[in-house]
Amino acid sequence: MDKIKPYDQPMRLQVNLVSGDFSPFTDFYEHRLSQLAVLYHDQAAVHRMLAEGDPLLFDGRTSLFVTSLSDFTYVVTRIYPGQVGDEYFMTKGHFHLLLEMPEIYFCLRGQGCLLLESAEGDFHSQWLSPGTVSHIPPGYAHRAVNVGGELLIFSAVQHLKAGHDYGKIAQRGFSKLVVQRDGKPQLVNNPRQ
Ligand code: PAN
Ligand code: ZN
Repeated sequence: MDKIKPYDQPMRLQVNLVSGDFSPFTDFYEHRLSQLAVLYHDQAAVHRMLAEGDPLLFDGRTSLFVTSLSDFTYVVTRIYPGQVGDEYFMTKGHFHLLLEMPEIYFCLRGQGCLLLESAEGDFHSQWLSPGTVSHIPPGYAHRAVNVGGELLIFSAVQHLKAGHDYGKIAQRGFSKLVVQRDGKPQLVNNPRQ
């Protein structure tokens, strides 16, 4: 927090609902398959795809709304359409480092599935379409999955101090995978759990 400059006056930004672009943003990142390979259950499919290239799976733009009294981050994530084997492209998924910190996701474009799971194994899924607001309560890991044929774009608002803990999800994943069966998304048990 020390290095982040406070902006105590009101700010606005405008999100393009088709592209997910907005400005100004403070940070932009891209995640390619090579960085996310471990998340997918079909490692043979990962290797086949990497032999052909290293596709972009998702990216994110962040804007910080930090004042001397408060600290929101606003993030727009775009998940590209596609699959690794039968499993749809998805975010890494994480718990917040400060477990008591909640978050709001708001779907702007596309069709998705949000996976939510507590450390005790209480699992929920929510279908996402433009206009869906999802409350991620304290203590629930969360991952978004693009189950459609176009970009899935959603925004997220949380406190900056919430942080991200990727370790547990990278090792075990969620109780369910989101896979394509007969051309449709379906949740199946995660064989790694
Ligand atoms: C989101 C996510 C973003 C990418 O802003 O960080 O969608 O997902 P992963 O970080 O799980 O790869 C959020 O939940 N922030 O807390
Ligand atoms: Zn989060």
